[in-house]
Amino acid sequence: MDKVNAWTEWGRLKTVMVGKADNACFQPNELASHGKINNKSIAAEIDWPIGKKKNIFIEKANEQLNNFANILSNRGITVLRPDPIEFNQSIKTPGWEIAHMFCCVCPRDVLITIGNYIIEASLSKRGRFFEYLPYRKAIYQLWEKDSAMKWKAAPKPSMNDEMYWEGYWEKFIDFESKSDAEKEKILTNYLYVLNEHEVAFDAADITRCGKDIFIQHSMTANLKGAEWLRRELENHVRVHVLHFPYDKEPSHIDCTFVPLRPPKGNKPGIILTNSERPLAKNEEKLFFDNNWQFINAPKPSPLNYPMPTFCQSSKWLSMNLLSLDENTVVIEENEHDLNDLLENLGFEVIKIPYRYVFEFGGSIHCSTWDIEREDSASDFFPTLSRA
Ligand code: DAV
Repeated sequence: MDKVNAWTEWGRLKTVMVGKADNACFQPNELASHGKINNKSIAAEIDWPIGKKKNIFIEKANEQLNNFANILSNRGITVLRPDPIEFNQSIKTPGWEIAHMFCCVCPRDVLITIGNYIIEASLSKRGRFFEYLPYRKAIYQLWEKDSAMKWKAAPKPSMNDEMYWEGYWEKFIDFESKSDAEKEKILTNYLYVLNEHEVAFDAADITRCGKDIFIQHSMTANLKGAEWLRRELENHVRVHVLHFPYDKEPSHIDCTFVPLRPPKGNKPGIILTNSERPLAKNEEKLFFDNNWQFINAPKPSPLNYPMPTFCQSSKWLSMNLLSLDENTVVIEENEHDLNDLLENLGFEVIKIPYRYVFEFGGSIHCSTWDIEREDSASDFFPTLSRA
């Protein structure tokens, strides 16, 4: 580790945090989260489980996480790991209490490095209220080592009932029987379970392209969250809000819109996009005017679908990759079509087994937090500077 520095998703990776599954619990049901069982044949027979996950699954996920961490270390990348707390205990604030917490497999949701800033996000799920704690020892070490590092924690939301719109859970009832115009209206009203009462965002709703960062308006990131970032990061980066109207439960941009490499000369920059969740039409222009190309990820591998029974993410974990530099990416071992697409684009593709991690909140990108990359605050959207 030399310094805290990451402006992009693709600069050469030097230091990264990889999550751990120790003490993991099921994500508790609450206003912001309704657990669903991804296996129709047993869904009717069992309720969403509570409490700690079975040791066997924790061990299997840890094997895959540790294997990934070793692969990164063997390539000369410094790998940090969190300090898991006891997640299987109740927590209580003046406004609510919940029977247990979740886990520390996905630092991506909790933390983001933007240049020399480390930002602790303001998560909106009660089961994740204390999820910054497993990373605090590492953050203090980074802060002590690098006197240029800035450390900001977004305002901690109350997570009281007023922060959530419960009507969301009925929003799509009978959706398929509606007319196209009605469907369009519902999809573009962008009302999610997280409302606008308080600042809230998961760090995983953000993606970085040098001088510009993009945050998707989602179930886990509201417009007040984006506005907080805009004000705090003025003179540091430009903050843009993106919408993906066809995603009915958007949460985390890294299965939807994944920048792979920047434009160079005449060669366009590449963003891996999701054919089922295209960017809102009126938000495309900025990218096309600045020589970025959208390339749809292939269909997720049938080898990974259906998703594991207790996985709360979509099949699009397929595109949840981590870039080690602008020519090297790590993907899940079963995603053969994605492998072929990336190889054709000139990438070296490293494949790792990761399916056991899926039910702990995500896949490869989710389970990491990049702390140091070789990159700078380059302007990849020069039309904005000219404007
Ligand atoms: O498509 O379900 C999952 C991201 C999890 N961190 C999706 C996004």
